[in-house]
Amino acid sequence: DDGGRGKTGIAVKAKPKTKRPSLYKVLMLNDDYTPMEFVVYVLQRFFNMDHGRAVDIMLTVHNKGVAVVGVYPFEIAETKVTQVMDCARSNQHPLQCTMEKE
Ligand code: TYC
Repeated sequence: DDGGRGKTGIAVKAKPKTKRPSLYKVLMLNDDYTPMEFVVYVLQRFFNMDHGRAVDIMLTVHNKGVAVVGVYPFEIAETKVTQVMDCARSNQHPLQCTMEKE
């Protein structure tokens, strides 16, 4: 071991490579059956949106078919998707929520 001096004999500090965690987009998908008010409720409850923003995003999904509702590290994104899917299922709505790497 050369103690970080390499071939030159000059001391250099080792630079530990740190990786930022990858971020994941959480997407909400449109369907023909889930009531608008339910989607607004879900966006407020799980994505901490105020009512106005939740209505806005819900309408974007309704009109465009899909929208990003949040961006999180993997585990948090996964938890959000599970929470939304469990809540939709409990209420017998076909609402779909997925995630993809940013
Ligand atoms: N398209 C639904 C309706 O007309 C409303 C809706 C909006 C459903 C957003 C899902 O992610 C969604 N009742």
